[in-house]
Amino acid sequence: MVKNEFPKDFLWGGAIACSQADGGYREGGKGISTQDCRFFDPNWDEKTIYERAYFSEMSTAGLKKAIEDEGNINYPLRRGIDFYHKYPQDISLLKELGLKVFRTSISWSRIFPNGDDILPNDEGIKYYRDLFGKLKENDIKIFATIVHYDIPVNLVLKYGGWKNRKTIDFYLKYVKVLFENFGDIVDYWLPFNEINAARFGTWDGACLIKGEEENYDQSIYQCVHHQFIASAKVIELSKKMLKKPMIGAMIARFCSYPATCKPEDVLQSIHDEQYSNYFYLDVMARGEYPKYMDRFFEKMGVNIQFAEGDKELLKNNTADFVSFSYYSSQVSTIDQSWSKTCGNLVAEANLNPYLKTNEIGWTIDGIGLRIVLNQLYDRYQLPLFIAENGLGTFEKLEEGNTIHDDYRISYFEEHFKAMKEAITDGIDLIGYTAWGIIDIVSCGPLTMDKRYGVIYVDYDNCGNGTGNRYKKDSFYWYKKVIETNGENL
Ligand code: BGP
Repeated sequence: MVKNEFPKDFLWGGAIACSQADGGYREGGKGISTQDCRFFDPNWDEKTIYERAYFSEMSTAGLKKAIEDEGNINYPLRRGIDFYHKYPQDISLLKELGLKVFRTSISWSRIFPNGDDILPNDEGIKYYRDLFGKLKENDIKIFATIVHYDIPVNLVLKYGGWKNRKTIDFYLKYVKVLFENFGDIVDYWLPFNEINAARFGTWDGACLIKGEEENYDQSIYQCVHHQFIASAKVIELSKKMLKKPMIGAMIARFCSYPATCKPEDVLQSIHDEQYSNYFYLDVMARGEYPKYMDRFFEKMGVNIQFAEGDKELLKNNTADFVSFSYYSSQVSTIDQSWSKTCGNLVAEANLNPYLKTNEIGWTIDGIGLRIVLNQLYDRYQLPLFIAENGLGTFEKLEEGNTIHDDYRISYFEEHFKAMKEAITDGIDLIGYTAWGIIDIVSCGPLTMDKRYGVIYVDYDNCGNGTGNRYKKDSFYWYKKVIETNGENL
């Protein structure tokens, strides 16, 4: 009989990224990262904040100013939630929650402050040894992202960042240090967060300044190609250096249903899926550039430069598991007048009239998660890991120092039920890390007041506040789910 339950060893977890959580800017020998350079003006109104979240890219002047602005506090990703100092108490809370796995990223600029340094920074290595040691002491597995958008800014200034193949060598040198020091303690590795992000947020994904690019599309895809090569080289290295390598490929999953059964809409949906999602996973999980991309590249005037051996490298070093972020879904149509909303990384997404949206406008679609799990497993037949999912919304600390977040509980419940159903569909889903398990600075708007956590952090958009942590109602609810391994869902 088919069992409707989570596997015994299912990895219930939570996720953060170093640039959004750590703070500790320039402490312990850390260099400046590309994410440290993103400016936020506390006087911006909400409309400006959210417009910038989707459309603002780094400018040459903005970057120059950021580097000179050492002491300026209006760079929220320099302060995060002070996880750098507070991680012991945060891990105690995660232990109390019962987490089985914790996803965070490693800050490249903490290990190699300038990216091209000859020797790594010992203090940076020690920080991660302590942090990872603490997690292991508490029986929490580690899911480490090697680059979650932030790279040492020096690599951009001096070499052009991912546009330059040299960056792959610097990256490999960094990864070698990580494998040497943490190869036996980290359980799952992700070479890159959301490798398809470059197409949507160019500074985050590719560290490119739009205004400086002669052929913008060409530069984006050349950067992505270098990231593919870097990922394959990580896999190649892992086979030599790690006892049990588990290296994943990750995308931001943009699920897009045909808006109608009109053949044109169905075809549009196929094209949207290929262009935004499958291209990236096809390269990393199947090991080659899919033929369908030739038409997209031709239309954009893109001609990717392959070096000798690139094709073989990709073919021989495919991912051990497939991972993705999933927040909402959208629809595909050729109807230009279709109603719009927004979503993760996209300012304009075609709205699905059958779904509700959250306060920010992102649709809420639990069944979409089951659909995505089925699609990805059908296509790749590899274990799946949901690396990000959750509800970001505005919250104010309530009486009794808590948040009654029944909306988050119902979002989780809908998505967890969908996961359970997908497992019953036969999908090999190994883990789930709820995004921003503890409130962190949001990546798009750069604010604190868009919160995802089951733990509230008392900082406002300007970094004012006690920094105290408080458990929300969803903390107790999620704890119960983990304790019972989702039995009552
Ligand atoms: C993903 C990023 C995360 C995260 C999340 C939510 O694309 O990997 O870093 O922040 O989106 O986005 P936001 O923080 O803008 O709400």
